[in-house]
Amino acid sequence: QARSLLSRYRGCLAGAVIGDCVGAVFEGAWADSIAIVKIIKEDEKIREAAEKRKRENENPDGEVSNGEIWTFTDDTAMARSVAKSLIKHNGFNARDMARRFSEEYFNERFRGYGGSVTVVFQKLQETEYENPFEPAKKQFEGQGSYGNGGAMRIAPAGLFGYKDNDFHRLRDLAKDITNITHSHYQAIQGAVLQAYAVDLALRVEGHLDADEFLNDLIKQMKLMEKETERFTKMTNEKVARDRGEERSSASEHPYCDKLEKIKTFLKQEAPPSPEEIDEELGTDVSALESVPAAIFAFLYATKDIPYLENRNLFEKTVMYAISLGGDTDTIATMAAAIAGACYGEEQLPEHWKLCCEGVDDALEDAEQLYNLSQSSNTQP
Ligand code: F2R
Ligand code: MG
Ligand code: MG
Ligand code: MG
Repeated sequence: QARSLLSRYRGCLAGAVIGDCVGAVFEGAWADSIAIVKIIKEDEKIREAAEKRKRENENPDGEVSNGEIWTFTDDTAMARSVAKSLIKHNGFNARDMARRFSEEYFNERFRGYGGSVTVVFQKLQETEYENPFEPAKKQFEGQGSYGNGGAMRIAPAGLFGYKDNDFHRLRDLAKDITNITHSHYQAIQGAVLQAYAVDLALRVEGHLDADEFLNDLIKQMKLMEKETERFTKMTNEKVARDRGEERSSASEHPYCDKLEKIKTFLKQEAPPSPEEIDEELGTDVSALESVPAAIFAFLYATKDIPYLENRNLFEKTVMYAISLGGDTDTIATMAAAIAGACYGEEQLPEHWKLCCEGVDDALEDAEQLYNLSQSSNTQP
């Protein structure tokens, strides 16, 4: 089943919106053994809402449906700013993107933003976007935020950069986009990893080879983590000292370690428990403890999963990602962006497309990013 590149672009951005909207229902929930069952119940609710909407739409004399809708959160709010800014400038424009992030936030503050990132929006606005990277650098006493707010919105960069087929260019683009709000190296590395996963997913033909996919990611992350190795070591040692420990046992290449762990999880006979996944990969609002979980969910979905036997790979990815608990909207949006890029729009269930807020907008942005990818002149 060959999927067209356009279908993959559309699947990626609309998929990301769906992951956010459905995942948001469960954000902060603990993973437990019946998590999947709860998600299936939610899916039934969406299916019913979609049926109702369709019936109402088919009846021209009836009332226009203002039926139930699954709303998007900050993940989508920021991703669409990334997409629209890249489209408008056919490339990265820091001031424009910073302005879009802030204006979006001030227009709709209720989208469930991270605890500290709103300070950045405030300062960006106050300084009229003069130095778009400065406010983020001051977060957390100069350390920068290590939240997953960079990675959660990065999928459009993967689509924009696809035509270059150049990891270094994609890395620089993801870095720039992330640095507007998140300057911590782990937030940046997480966003680069997610952008690269989207890029790789767009290129999967036929069978998805998990080992090959992971090896490609590890190869690039190794180089990135090498660059920050000394700094990571220093930081780890300081954390250990502050805790009164003599030396640190923390890794200097945590992303690569987690990607290796994913390989082990995929190969072991018994499926890893949600607790093990939380312990080894993490499922929280930090980039380091959520991007690997999203990649894992995408790859694990190719296996048999109880209760999900009759679902396609996109649905399985989203539902399984949510079942991991924790930062479910964000892990699901990232996993779904990768799955959508791999499997295409054809696998996005109609009822999810119909009932998730912002899907049509994402489809339009995807179409425009696709058009840009077909023309060759971009900013050097
Ligand atoms: N905020 C949420 N979810 C919680 C509540 C939402 C709920 N629906 C509601 O409204 O009731 N989700 C969103 O936040 C995550 C993305 O966050 P982002 O953009 O990275 O924000 P921030 O503020 O930069 O970082 C998040 C938190 O991480 C901790 N942190 C980050 N860097 C730190 C550092 N250097 N030192 C110490 N702590 C650090 C802080 O607690 C930050 O507040 C996504 O889940 C999105 O969906
Ligand atoms: Mg969110
Ligand atoms: Mg944890
Ligand atoms: Mg979240």
